[in-house]
Amino acid sequence: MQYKQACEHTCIDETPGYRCECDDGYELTADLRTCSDEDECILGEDNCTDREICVNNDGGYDCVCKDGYRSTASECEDINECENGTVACDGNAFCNNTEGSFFCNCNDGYEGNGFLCVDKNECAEEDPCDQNAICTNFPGSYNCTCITGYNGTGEM
Ligand SMILES: [Ca+2]
Ligand SMILES: [Ca+2]
Ligand SMILES: [Ca+2]
Repeated sequence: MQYKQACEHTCIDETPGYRCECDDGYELTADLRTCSDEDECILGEDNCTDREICVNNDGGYDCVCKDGYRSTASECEDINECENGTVACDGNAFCNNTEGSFFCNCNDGYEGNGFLCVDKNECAEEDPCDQNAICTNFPGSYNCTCITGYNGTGEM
């Protein structure tokens, strides 16, 4: 004849009777006999940092670096996307590393989202030149040239 094991993990003798205990990371279920995993992440019992995500597993949990961070021996540190070559800012943009992320900014004279920057056509948008000057657009900037008979910078 086979007896069902009284406790799934540990049986504590208590005369009269007994009670069951569960290993660390588990909690006793309603039947007071079997054990189920504790979700430390939901219970807030994890010690993950704010650079990490808590991932529950059976009998414990893991702290995993969030996106934008990489794991070192002791912690998760910010990835400098601007230096590690994973970022493709536009050739006419500069890269800014930030905590957990990064962004690209178009250089002066260019417009776009930083990943794609196009020359700003200053002459078309708001003619910056004097009314007696001709505006010439070129990549990254523009030029004002006085029309014949006028002198000056050409700027307004
Ligand atoms: Ca767990
Ligand atoms: Ca970063
Ligand atoms: Ca331009």
